[in-house]
Amino acid sequence: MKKKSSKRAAKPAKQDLGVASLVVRGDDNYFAIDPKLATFERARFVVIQAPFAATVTYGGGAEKGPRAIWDASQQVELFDEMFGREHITEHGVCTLKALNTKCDGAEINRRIYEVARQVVAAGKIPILVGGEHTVSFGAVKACWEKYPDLSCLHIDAHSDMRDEYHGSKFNHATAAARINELCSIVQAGIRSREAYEPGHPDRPVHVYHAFQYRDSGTWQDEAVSRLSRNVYLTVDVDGFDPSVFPATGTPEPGGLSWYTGLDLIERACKTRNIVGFDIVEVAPVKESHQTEFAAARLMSRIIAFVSQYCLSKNTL
Ligand SMILES: [Mn+2]
Repeated sequence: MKKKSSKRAAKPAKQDLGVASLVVRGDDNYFAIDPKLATFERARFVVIQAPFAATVTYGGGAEKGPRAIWDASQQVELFDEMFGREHITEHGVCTLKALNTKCDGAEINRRIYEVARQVVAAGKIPILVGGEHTVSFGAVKACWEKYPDLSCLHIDAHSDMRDEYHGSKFNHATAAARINELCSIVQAGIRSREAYEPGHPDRPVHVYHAFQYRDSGTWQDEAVSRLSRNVYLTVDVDGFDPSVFPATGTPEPGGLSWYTGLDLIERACKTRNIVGFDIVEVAPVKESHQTEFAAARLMSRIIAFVSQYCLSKNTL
């Protein structure tokens, strides 16, 4: 009894945002890997979980995304059939505890920035898992501070270029507008936007609409050519067709196929340096595990591409 109460008293009122206190111990980590391969010191990839879903305006449930993707990741085969290697165990993936998301959009981005900054400073690749798209800015900012030439590859059905939405600057519909305050953006999969979205005059936003560019082709090389050397990749799963990721807040028909999306990401990894990435807007439903499993698989695929092409560039 006494022991229990003293333990409770020692617990800090606010979540400690130091990475050392956030690391998940034991093997209850993403991809269920050996804890020795998942320490912060060893791992090249670090998962930051932000189950934030305060500003969703249509289908809800994005706050359940990180836990569902975590669960699904336990079933992902670690052997990578494309490269014949196990990148996940070769390079290590460290899982951080979910961030406390009882706050507004500005504050959750401050918290994500604080954690991502430590990850990037240690020469590691942050993998941010949402939550709604609002959360990307904090991770982009941390990467942009270390890599001032940063640009953003943005896969999404929605351009997210509103300066403000429902009275808020940090909202799922303003995600790209905030990122554009820091860097230029290349968007793919877009099929829902406003007529006039100029972007910043010095930091262009290049849009590859889904209706024109839905299959793999030369447009992907052109899109990648518009990216700077160091790139942050943000994937709103609704950028893919809903047949791939059905459980998301606003599933727009006609998005990128699984292989077209992966092809774009692989081409970006081949000639650019991906320094961080996120997967957002998974909103799990009870009837099916399809979406969260696809998200876990997407995470393992991107880890493989980054490991194969970017870590070997030895630029971190
Ligand atoms: Mn979207």
